[in-house]
Amino acid sequence: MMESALTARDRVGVQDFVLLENFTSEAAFIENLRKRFKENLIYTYIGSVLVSVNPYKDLEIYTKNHMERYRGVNFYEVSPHIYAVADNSYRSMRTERKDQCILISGESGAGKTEASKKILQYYAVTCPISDHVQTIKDRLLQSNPVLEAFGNAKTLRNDNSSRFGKYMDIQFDFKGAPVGGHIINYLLEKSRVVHQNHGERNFHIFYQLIEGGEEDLLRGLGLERNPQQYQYLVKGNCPKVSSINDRSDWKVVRKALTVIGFNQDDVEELLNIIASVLHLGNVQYGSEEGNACITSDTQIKYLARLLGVNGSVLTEALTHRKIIAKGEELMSPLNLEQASSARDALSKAVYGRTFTWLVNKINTSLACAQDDSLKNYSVIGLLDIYGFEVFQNNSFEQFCINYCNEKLQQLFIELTLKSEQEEYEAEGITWEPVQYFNNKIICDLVEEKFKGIISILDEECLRPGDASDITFLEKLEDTVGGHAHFVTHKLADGKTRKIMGRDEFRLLHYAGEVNYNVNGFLDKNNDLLFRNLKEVMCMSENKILNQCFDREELSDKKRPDTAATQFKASLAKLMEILMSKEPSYVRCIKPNDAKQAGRFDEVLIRHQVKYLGLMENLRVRRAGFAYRRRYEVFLQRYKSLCPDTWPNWQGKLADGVATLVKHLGYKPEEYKLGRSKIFIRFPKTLFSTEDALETRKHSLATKLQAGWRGYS
Ligand code: AOV
Ligand code: MG
Repeated sequence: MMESALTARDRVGVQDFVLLENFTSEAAFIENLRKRFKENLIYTYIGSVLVSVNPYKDLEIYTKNHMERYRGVNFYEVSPHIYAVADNSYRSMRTERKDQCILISGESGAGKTEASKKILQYYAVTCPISDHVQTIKDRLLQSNPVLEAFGNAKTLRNDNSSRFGKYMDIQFDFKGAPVGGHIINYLLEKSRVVHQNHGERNFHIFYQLIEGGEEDLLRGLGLERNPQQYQYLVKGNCPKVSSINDRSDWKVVRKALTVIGFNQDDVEELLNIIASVLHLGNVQYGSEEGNACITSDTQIKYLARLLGVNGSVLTEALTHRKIIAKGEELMSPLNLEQASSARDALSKAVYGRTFTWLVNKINTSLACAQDDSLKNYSVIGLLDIYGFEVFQNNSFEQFCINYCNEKLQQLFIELTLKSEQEEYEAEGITWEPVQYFNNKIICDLVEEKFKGIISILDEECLRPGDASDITFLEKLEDTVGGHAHFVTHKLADGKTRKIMGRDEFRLLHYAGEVNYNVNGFLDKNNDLLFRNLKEVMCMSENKILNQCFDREELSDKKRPDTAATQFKASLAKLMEILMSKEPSYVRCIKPNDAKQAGRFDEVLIRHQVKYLGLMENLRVRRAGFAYRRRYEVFLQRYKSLCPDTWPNWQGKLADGVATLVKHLGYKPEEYKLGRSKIFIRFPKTLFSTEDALETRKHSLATKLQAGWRGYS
């Protein structure tokens, strides 16, 4: 029996890293991941943290049967799975009445979005249906294809990369039925609307509409069935992606919009906006005496019709800027460059605000019914953000995305270490601290008041006169130049680093080094839209735009917060939300950069294991005791191994466990009894108990055949 258990362990590795004999060895850790990955076992625990390696192929592990297998079953009794995490959070929410959250992290393409969808599907299938709200499960599920169509895009890292952060609350009633939901979105990468790097695409929806839209629809929108016709779609030179079927995705999205509760008018107005953005991109400028003019009115005609605005007012707004001087309004002509950037700013604003509108609309459709019995709900939050990313050229967007990942890592560090410590304290067990890299220093570098990079960026954005991306960089050098995680081409001795450009700064992130090019930082942070363009949008007859562009904004004298400052504030709020809930973690790992199945790139994986802090996580988990179980769970599982606890222990649980382990021959240094849990120091102790259980089951089966009735 021992023999066969060991052989299985040899082949598929251990399902919880805390059971690794050589737990301090990174090589052993990677080897365990590799063994399991080869066997298509993509999930492994570190205690209660789930490590997941993207298989890049469909595995038969997400069926209804699989879901049933994890339903209501204890974490350690079945093989590791995303469903176990989902189920565990659900049960904690139900039994402890505490709001939960599941935090999914990992770099771009590691499988976060897929994991979050699996969790949602698990709840949709396994949770009871509320009498009140039958449709909510469908709506929760269908919000995904819609948000992905408008907020995801193909990047070099991931064919379906989330270009916005998403936190979704699923609300459950007292019976445990999902009764509502709420989504908060974080900073959409709007710049993608007007520009894509080589090999990347714009947001999926544009291609879906062009490829999948019915003939009549396209004709009405003035669109041709060829993405290469549109300036906003040709930059990346990548209209088709082999892993994506835009035409069938279109059908899915269309249906999803209906399920969520979009009526024909809503859909029409939404698509009018999407088509308008494409037409805007094709607005061509010429130059007359240095002033921009629009050379063909084809696009303007479409825009006027689709947006319900006056064509000549729009034309003027796309070529002029309104200046108010001494109480008088003046129209000042724009030059070619200014005009095209004004046009692009309009496209970004229109798309970005429509996206926010879309999220709000979905929220309305997910809102709990007005029934009072549903108001008192519990919540499971799902966090799926954009993962850490490094490209050849990294800009303001990567800066924000990577900063967001720093914050999440910070939360992971604080909460895993803190909660571990608290558990030992609560159980009255002495704690031995473990050294780990705390990335707070990098978070501070970015977000600290007055001295952080965002503050310095804002300062330059507000400073009149000669402020530019380069003066911003210079200011950074002056202010944070000496910081251990900040590097530019300048060396302390006044010489220069050749490998870095003069318009770059490098941040040494927890997950790796990234060079950021400062070009565009000020503009993107300012995120300005000329007043007269806003005015035109406020006059739009399109109902969606009408809600997106509020007239009150025009009379608002106060300058809105910059993009980075808004993002920082929204992240701070997010951290508060997450801190108020009981967290579970899914740590996603990307096995290779080629998006290929079966390829385990050791260098890449080792790097992720390092920066995700998984070794520290494991050491912390093992520092005191490798294993812990609640008394009732431990007793339930092993009570058959001792005649005094079998078939039922009548006394106190702690006494039962004490009796049981004494009978099993545990030595005093091998375990400790806390207030509600047994802590076991070495995995081998538990192994031998598990093996004893196997042996007993085996002999019991034999004896049962012979009519045996238990111990007596
Ligand atoms: P991400 O969310 O972590 O990246 P995704 O969840 O979009 O990554 O995963 C990327 C791709 O990997 C998916 O489109 C699938 O093809 C594949 N994949 C991921 N998980 C699984 C799985 N469990 N089974 C099968 N295939 C999978 V980003 O949003 O770019 O940060 O920003
Ligand atoms: Mg994603």
